[in-house]
Amino acid sequence: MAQFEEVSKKSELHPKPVGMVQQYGTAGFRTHADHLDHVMFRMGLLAALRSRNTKATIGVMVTASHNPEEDNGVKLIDPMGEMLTPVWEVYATRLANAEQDHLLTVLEDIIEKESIDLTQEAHVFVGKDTRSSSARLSEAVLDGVTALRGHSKDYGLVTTPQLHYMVCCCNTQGEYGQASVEGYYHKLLQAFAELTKYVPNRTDDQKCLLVDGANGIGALKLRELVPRLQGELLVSLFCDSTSGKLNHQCGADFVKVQQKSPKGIDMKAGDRCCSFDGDGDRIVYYYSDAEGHFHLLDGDKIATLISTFLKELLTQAGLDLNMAVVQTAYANGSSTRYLQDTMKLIVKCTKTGVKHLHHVAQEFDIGVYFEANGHGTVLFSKVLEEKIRQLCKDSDGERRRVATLLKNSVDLINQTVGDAISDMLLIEAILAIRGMTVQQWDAIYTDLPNRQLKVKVSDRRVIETTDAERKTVSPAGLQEAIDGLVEKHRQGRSFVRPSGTEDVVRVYAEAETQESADALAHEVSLAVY
Ligand code: 16G
Ligand code: ZN
Repeated sequence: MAQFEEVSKKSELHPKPVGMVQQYGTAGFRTHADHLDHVMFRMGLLAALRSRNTKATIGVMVTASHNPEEDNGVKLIDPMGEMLTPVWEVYATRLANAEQDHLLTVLEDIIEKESIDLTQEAHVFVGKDTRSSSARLSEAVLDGVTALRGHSKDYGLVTTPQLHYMVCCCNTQGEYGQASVEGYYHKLLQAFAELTKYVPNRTDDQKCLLVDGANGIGALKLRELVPRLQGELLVSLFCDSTSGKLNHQCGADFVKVQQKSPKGIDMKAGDRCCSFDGDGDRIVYYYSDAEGHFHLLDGDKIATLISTFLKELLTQAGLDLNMAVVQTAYANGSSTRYLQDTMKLIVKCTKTGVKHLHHVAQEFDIGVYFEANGHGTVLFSKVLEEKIRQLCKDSDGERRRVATLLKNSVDLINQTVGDAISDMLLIEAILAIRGMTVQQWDAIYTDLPNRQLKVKVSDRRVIETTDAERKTVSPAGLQEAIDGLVEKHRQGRSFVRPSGTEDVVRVYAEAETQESADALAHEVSLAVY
């Protein structure tokens, strides 16, 4: 036990309240910041173990994304910048919930199960968002790493995708880029400049973009980046954290859920606008038309714009490779139909949660994945990246131009995880290259009217789903009831699923008209009770 003396001593400084139970869910641990000190310390311990287990650098991000300022949370990042592997999510939960006098037993159990050699070095990168609690909570993480004799590097204030990028860069020996915020900016700025280099005659109006930074870390980072865009993009930053509260009446989640513009943004009809979330991994676009109607361009519209662009480039380059768009059940039916029937793309549906989409997207040469809420990115296979590199070298004329566009698109995209800054630059580059307005982008297809509701039930776990959450298998009879209700609505579709982040059941419905979608959602929520 001598080797754990430091753990014992330090854990007394981060005591666990007796009986408190938390779970490592789709978004890691997330709750009121007052209940997280012991969890943070223990995630520092776990990261040091995971690093020895993988012989690689591991990331720990302190953030609660779009949750209110009072909350906080923590997520671990695996070696290639991906989400923590499921077996270790279970360890995370066990470690977080061990009572004080059981902590060492649980720790030793993990060490034994994974045959971890404690004499190995451990390396952990730590980052945090702008919440007032984040500074002390990230100190607790660092304490945990040190207690197990791990080396840590504190990146301080970074967006979640920036930390994912650092971890990936470090573990690929710089092949993915330099593991610094400067290296991140350099890579993105260069790719963006190359992509927009030959776009002729854009007016200042076309270059203008209004950005809502959710009063968070995304705003802070954009302030560093924007002056270096060399006038190719003219950003007006709102909700930039100088006065407003994090995520309060602003940010991607607010805009998506409320279907209205954030408070404080000064938008005129036709202005192209976008909103980040509180840790900079989600983005949605929107504009209002001359009649004052609000138009949202969510993750589905973003996936359509990006996949259409990439598919055209592949065809022009003469590269015959498989490409798919990965969605969840929340994807608007119109987007799925457009991608499948008009674009002739493979469309896959997975369970909600970024790791599920990411996993399926990895099976293709190009996997474009987006959740409707605006979290998403594009994955490229190594084979394809190599082909593009070769083509850049070996071809000339039009083919070379297309290959270069593909190469710079690959460089602009943060393949580790959804990234608001990287997604925004890619979208802006595509709109510029195609000479497209936000209205033209919006008109690619028309969303079916839809409605989401939350239902409080005594135990949401009684609802079990299958078919990527599109059907229920229990309680008995529920799916038949939903089918019966859906049949009564033209273009009707509806599903229910237990939330992974809140104690509610979520209901989704879409139909030909808003009245019909509202009615269907209401009827289905009554069937859930
Ligand atoms: C988490 C997921 C997000 C998903 C949401 C669903 C990650 C990083 N985040 O925030 O992708 O959309 O959960 O929440 O995976 P729900 O289960 O409460 O509907
Ligand atoms: Zn987020």
